[in-house]
Amino acid sequence: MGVVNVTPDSFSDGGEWFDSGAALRHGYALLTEGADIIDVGGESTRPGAERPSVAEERRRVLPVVRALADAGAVVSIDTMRAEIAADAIQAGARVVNDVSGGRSDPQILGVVAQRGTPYVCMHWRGHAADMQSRATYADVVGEVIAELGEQLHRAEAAGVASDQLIIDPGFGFAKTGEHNWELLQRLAELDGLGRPLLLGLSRKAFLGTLLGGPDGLPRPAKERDDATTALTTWAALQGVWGVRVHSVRASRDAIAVAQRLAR
Ligand code: PMM
Repeated sequence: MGVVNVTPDSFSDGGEWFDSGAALRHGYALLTEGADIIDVGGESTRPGAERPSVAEERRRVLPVVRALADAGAVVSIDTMRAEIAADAIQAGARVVNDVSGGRSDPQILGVVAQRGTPYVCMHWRGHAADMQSRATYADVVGEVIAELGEQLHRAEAAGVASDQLIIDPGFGFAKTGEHNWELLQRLAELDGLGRPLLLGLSRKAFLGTLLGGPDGLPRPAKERDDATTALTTWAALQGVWGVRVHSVRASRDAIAVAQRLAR
């Protein structure tokens, strides 16, 4: 899954693809690199970020979703809002990626259920403005599994077919670096939820911290792609369903190697 952030303020690539034309060109480039899905988002989830209005989010994402879908791409819409999900599906999106897993706007579950759209249900505890204050766990893996299980249950109760549900533990969302590493080390425990697994690890802050220089500063976001590829290789060997990445080609190659090794 290749990322197209149509935002002025994402941590990883903020502002680069804010213009619709630039976003579209970037989406085509990621398809050429071998992306199976293009994930289009109009709201930054960087810690502390402010939310755009619905009208602004719509203005950002719809032209990009429509053009990429018209060009034959499988587009996922990265949104927490029911009305944006509905409009994006209408414009041709074939997957809904909701980082709040139905907790921000529960109506999104009804939209997905009614349209029969595959739905990425991510573990989430609250909006970006204050999510880091919610990063407290006695047992991060156990609590993520329990809370995600609850979110899946709500999605099914709203009519979403269980075979349309994909889970994501939500790295960096109300989680410290230590929480992220522990989730990765114990990833197999998430199999108990019985759903395909999507991982969003690309360029995340915990990689910047790991690769920090002697000055104590984290490695900048755009210089974390090699570490991202290392994680993609590992994730592919674990057999995860998907990885959400900014630089597609390297992850595509890593997956080819892992698949050949596993044959
Ligand atoms: N992370 C971001 C945005 N959307 N979606 C899913 N399913 N999983 C994630 O981990 C995730 C996401 C934030 O990263 P970005 O600013 O690079 O898009």
